[in-house]
Amino acid sequence: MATLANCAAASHLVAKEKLASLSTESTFLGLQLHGHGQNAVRMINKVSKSHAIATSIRANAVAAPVETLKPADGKKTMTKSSCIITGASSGLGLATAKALTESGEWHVVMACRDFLKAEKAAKSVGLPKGSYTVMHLDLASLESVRQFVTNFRNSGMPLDVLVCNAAVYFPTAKEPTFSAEGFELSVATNHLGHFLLARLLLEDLEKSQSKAKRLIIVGSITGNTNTLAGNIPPKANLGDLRGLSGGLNGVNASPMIDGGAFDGAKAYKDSKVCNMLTMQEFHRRYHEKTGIAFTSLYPGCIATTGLFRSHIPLFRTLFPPFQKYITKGFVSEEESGKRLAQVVSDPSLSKSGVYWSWNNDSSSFENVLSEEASNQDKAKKVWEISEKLVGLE
Ligand code: LMG
Ligand code: NDP
Ligand code: PMR
Repeated sequence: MATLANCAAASHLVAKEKLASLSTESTFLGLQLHGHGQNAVRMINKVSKSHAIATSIRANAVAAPVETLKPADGKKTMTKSSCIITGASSGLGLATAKALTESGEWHVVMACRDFLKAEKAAKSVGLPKGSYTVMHLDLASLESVRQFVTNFRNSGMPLDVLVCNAAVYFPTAKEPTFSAEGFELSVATNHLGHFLLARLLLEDLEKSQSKAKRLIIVGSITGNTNTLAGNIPPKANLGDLRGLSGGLNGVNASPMIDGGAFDGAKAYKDSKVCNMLTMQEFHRRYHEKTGIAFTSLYPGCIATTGLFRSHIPLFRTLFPPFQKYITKGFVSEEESGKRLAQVVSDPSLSKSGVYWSWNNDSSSFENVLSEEASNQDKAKKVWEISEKLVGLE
C-alpha cells in the first residue's frame, strides 16, 4: 500500500513538473500550447489516480487538452473543445471534421479503422495542422472498441462531443459477412460497435467542462417508414428482435434482427433504426442525470459518399442525378458536414432527444420518427439485448 501511495504521489509530482515545464510556446504532437487552467488540474488528478503508470510519457500525454487558440487580435485566449468522430476518413465524417476544425474552436479525434487512409484524407481536404488526431478504431471488433477507449483516455484529452457516424452498407451481398465476434457485419458496425463505444465513453462525456456536451448518433430517412424513402423495399423492420436475441450469427440464429433471411439493404436500414432507438433510450436514461444532450439526424441524401461503394456501377452513376433532379433530396458532402457540425456545436441545437433534419433551404427542424423508430418498448429491448451481446451486463 505504501508503495502504491508513493507511486501515486510521484506520478502527481511528475505530472505537475511536466505541466509547469510547458512554457507558453511549447508544443506537443505538433499542437501549440498556451496555458493550462482547469483542464490541466483535472488531468493531474487523473494521473494521480492511475498510480503505477507514473511515467513521463503519461505526463506528456496529459498536456494535450491544454491546447488553446490565440485569436489574431491576441486579446482573448480560447480553449478548444474536443470531439470524437467515428469514420472520419470519408464522406460525412470527414466533411464534419473539416467544418469543425476550420472554425478554430474544435480539436477532432478521427476514430478510424484505416490509419493511413484517415491521415491522407485529412491532408487531402486540408484539415488545419494540429487541429486533429487520428486514432485507430475498428467498430467491427469489440476488443478494438475497448482498446480505443483506453488509448483515448491515455491521451489525456477531454471529451465534449462524441459523434457515432461510421457505417457500412452491403446492398448487393448475397450472403452475410460477420464481425470479429460473429455478428452480422452491418448491424455489428453501425449499431453494436457504437453502442459499446457510447456506453463506455459516457463517463468521459459526463466529466466534460463544456456547457454543450453531446452524444450524436447518425440516423437516416431510409430507416423511417413514415417517409417515401423509407418505403422503398426492403423496408426496415426489427420484428420481435428474435435474430438480435440469438446473436445475429447466421449459425443457430438468423443474421437479421427480425429473424428473417439475409438482406444487406434491410440490415443497413434496421441498423439505422437501432441507432435512432439507442439515441432516445440514452436520452431517457441519462439526460437528466448527466446533462448530456443525446441527438440523431438525417443529414440529407449525400449520394456521392463511400457508403455506396459496393453498389453496382449503374446505381452509383444514376443515384446522384436521381436525388439531385428528381427527389431533390441530394446534399453535397460539404453541406452535410456543415449540418452535422451544427448538431455538434450550435448553441441553438442543444435540445436532447431530438432527430434533426433540414429543409431544402437548409434550415434545421425537429423531425418526427416513424412508429417503430420511436417505440419505447423496442428501444428498451434493443438496449438490453445489445448490452448482453457486447458484454456490458
Ligand atoms: C433493392 O431494390 C435491392 O433489391 C436491394 O438489393 C438493395 O439494393 C436495395 O435499397 C437498396 O434496393 C430496390 C428497388 C425497389 O429499387 C430499384 O431497383 C430502383 C433502382 C433505382 C435506383 C435509383 C436510381 C435510378 C434513378 C434513375 C433516374 C435517372 C435519373 C437521371 C436524372 C437526370 C435528370 C436530368 O424499388 C422499388 O420497388 C421501386 C418502387 C417504387 C418505384 C417508384 C418510382 C418512382 C419514380 C421515381 C423516378 C425514378 C426514375 C426512373 C427512371 C428509370 C430510368 C432508368
Ligand atoms: P462513407 O462510406 O463515406 O463513410 C463511412 C465511414 O465509416 C468511413 O470513414 C469508413 O471507413 C467508416 N467505417 C466503416 N466501417 C468501419 C469500422 N468497422 N470501423 C471504423 N470505421 C468504419 O459513408 P457516409 O459518409 O455516407 O456515411 C456516414 C454516416 O451517414 C453513416 O452513419 C450513414 O448511415 C449516414 N447517412 C448517410 C447518408 C448518405 O446519403 N450517404 C444518408 C443518411 C445517413 P473507411 O474509410 O475505412 O471505409
Ligand atoms: Mg432513395 C424523397 C425521396 C427520396 C429520398 C430523400 C431518398 C433518400 N430516396 C428517395 C426516393 C427513392 N429512392 C425512390 C422513389 C426510389 C425508387 C426509384 C429510391 C431508390 C433507392 C435505392 C435503390 N434509394 C436508395 C436506394 C439505396 O440503395 C439507398 C439506400 O437505401 O441505402 C440504404 C437509397 C437512399 N435513398 C435515400 C437515401 C438517403 C438513401 C441512402 C442512404 C441512407 O439511408 O443512409
